[in-house]
Amino acid sequence: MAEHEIKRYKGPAGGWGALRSSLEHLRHEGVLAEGSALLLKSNQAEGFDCPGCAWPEPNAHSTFEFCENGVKAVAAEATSKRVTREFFATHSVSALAEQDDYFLEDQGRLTEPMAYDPNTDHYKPVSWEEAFAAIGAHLRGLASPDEAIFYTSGRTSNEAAFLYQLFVREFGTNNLPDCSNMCHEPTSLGMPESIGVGKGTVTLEDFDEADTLLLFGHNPGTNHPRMLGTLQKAARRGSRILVFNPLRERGLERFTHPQEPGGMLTNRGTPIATHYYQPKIGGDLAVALGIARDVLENGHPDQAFIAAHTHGFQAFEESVLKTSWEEIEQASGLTRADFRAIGEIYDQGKAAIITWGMGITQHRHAVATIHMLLNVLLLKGNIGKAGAGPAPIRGHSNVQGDRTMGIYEQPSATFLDALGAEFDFAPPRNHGFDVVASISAMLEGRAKVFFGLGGNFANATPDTARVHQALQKCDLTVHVTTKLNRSHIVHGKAAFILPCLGRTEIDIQDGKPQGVTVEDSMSMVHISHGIRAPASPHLRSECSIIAHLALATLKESKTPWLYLLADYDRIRDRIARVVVGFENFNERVHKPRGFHLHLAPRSRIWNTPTGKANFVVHDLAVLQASRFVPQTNQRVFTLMTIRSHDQYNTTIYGLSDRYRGVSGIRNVCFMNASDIEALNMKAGTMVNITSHWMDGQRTAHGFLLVAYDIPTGCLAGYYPELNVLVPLSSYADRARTPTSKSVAVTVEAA
Ligand SMILES: Nc1nc2c(c(=O)[nH]1)N[C@H]1C(S)=C(S)[C@@H](COP(=O)(O)OP(=O)(O)OC[C@H]3O[C@@H](n4cnc5c(=O)[nH]c(N)nc54)[C@H](O)[C@@H]3O)O[C@H]1N2
Ligand SMILES: Nc1nc2c(c(=O)[nH]1)N[C@H]1C(S)=C(S)[C@@H](COP(=O)(O)OP(=O)(O)OC[C@H]3O[C@@H](n4cnc5c(=O)[nH]c(N)nc54)[C@H](O)[C@@H]3O)O[C@H]1N2
Ligand SMILES: [Mo]
Repeated sequence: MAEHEIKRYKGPAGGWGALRSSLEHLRHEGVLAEGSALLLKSNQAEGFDCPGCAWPEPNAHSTFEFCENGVKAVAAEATSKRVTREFFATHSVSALAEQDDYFLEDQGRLTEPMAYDPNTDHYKPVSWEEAFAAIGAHLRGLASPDEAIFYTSGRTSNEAAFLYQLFVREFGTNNLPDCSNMCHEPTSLGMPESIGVGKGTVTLEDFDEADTLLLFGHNPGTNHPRMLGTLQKAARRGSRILVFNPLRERGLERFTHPQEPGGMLTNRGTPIATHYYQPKIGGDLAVALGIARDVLENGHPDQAFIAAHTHGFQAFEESVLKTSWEEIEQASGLTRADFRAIGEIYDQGKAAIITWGMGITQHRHAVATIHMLLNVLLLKGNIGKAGAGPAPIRGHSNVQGDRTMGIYEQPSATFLDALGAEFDFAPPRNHGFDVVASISAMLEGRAKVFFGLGGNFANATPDTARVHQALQKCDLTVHVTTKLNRSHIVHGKAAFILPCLGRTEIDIQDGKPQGVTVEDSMSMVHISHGIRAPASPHLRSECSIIAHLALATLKESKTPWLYLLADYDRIRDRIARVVVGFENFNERVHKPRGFHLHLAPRSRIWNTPTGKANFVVHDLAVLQASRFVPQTNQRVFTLMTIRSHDQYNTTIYGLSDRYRGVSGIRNVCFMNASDIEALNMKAGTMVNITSHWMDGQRTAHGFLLVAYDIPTGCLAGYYPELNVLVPLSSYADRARTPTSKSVAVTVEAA
């Protein structure tokens, strides 16, 4: 085992540590000299959209906003390291399978298309034309288009996403699973039932006007660090910032802005959370219910708003008031006194925003929890006014845009009608596979081709062993990708790696540089221009790869693929005619900073069946139903799988989870000190973790116990190492998001 250190981190988030770490990463990727020029161009009106997170960029100013993890994301793409044909000639695929995920991605950027050769067990160079012809022939040879699966990860631009779903639907299937299925699907499903739209309704400006912020289940210091600047401003203004997170996350406690010389000198940082609550894992539904109950009992619900704009208040009130405080305390892990304090702050605030992330969505009862968070907002009229509303914090930089462009296995009839009319074909109408259904279909042989536009399906998905089996059963796997990852190593009988341009790189079509567009977490759509020379002259843009694949596959298509490809404005003109809200797309997006998509709830217009914003009733019985109780004499814990500070999803940048004080190791298991004692173990003991589910047990071997400030009965460890424990059939009700934050486990000495 590598040298590791566990040592409490005492400083604020950000500060010198962030600067130091950024420089180390630029150096490691061999782009230190180029780094600062590059970074100055990220998230600027004229530059490229940061491939890191989906947090919006400030509207008014155009100075560079520093972000440590943004630097890592850019450095990872801009790396000077290359994977060449010699690399593949040296390493057989079986040999690569022995390497860890850090090694695979750390080899650098892929440089030319490769095809798997079963005779030698090596990837071999292949020309683009041969690759397209082979994949096209394969797809045409399937018994049904539904035997192919077309996955998308959330970095894909709007233009590429739009062409891709068009290609897939002309081919004849709606099998368009995406990373959203594992991420904010419960948000996209739950929100429309409450307020008629599946996206956050606030803008960045609203954060400047809110006096109360309730942050549920996300870790901005690591996963959307630019949010800390926004939170710092709010804290300095005197806003109440209430955090709900089982872990004490440093970024939510104190922050030093690396661009503030004064703060950097003292390095004490600004306190962020005014109140920090540590509910039990999965206890948020009870937390929201408790807040609602306190406001109903002691506060002042916004009766005028409720009467004019909502439906179902009475039933909601009855249901909340009949839930006893004992039940609420038990289910949430907070006390009656906590709820009185929270209730009073929330009741007295003039404008409140509620944010949430994976700590809310990756549970069986995720949709119900999201309804309850919205109920809390509705109770005080905190929606459709300045400084108030729901703000789900999305993950990938364009995951929201991809869905807007039609990357969805359950497209609406309205969308399909518009698409079919514009491109003169009959889109398939039956719903396709989501991520979980895709895996089952591959395992059962109902799907035979897996195509991934970005991402790392083999490692991002739950139940790793089964997923690997599923991919290996395929006749063909294809990955459009920038870097080598596990999904290329765990391959089908035939396999292709198609290397593409990243967002930082100049994309030339027909002699002219092209821009692509993205939509951030707050529905701002803007354009992104690459500024660097491509990592290799053989790379193609995602749009180009899709257009050529469409030509090689669809013999009857009436779509002018090459004409559209030659100028992305032409793709945008088509998007403008198909996707609601994108009228005059080119005109609006070519303005500096782009435009904001209209969201009806901002004007208190509710596109729901009742025509009102709906209170949706859930009681705590939902929680009982969602808990799996294994037959075992051992102590059962709830495990959440989370991100370290040094990774981007399945991309491992390094072994330092700085704010949690862990370095040199990723196989850790965070546990409350009293639980460690009760198990008769010690911090530093190596343990095996076994998950329990209806279909049996799964074990992850060799994890270091770390004593941590986490509620008793709760555990945390890192994704993707712990994905082996997440059962394929354990997912959010209706939304089918794997329950990566609530796995029933037992722990034994290794
Ligand atoms: N640098 C970096 N940036 C990223 C990513 C990355 O991997 N690295 N990933 C991107 C993506 S795709 C996404 S979706 C986002 C993810 O960003 P987050 O939503 O922050 O994701 P996680 O790291 O999984 O963290 C979940 C947080 O929720 C808490 N939590 C877990 N269970 C519960 C619960 O039951 N209740 C409550 N209240 N809290 C809980 C955990 O303690 C942790 O702080 O970040 C995006 N940005
Ligand atoms: N246990 C557990 N599992 C989880 C989660 C969790 O919290 N716990 N989180 C879930 C979430 S929120 C998400 S979003 C998914 C993420 O799932 P994915 O989106 O599938 O995974 P990533 O790790 O983001 O994908 C990384 C790969 O994308 C490729 N890539 C990078 N940039 C580009 C580009 O510009 N173009 C192309 N074509 N490829 C590119 C690189 O090859 C890189 O290896 O994982 C989910 N899985
Ligand atoms: Mo995500």
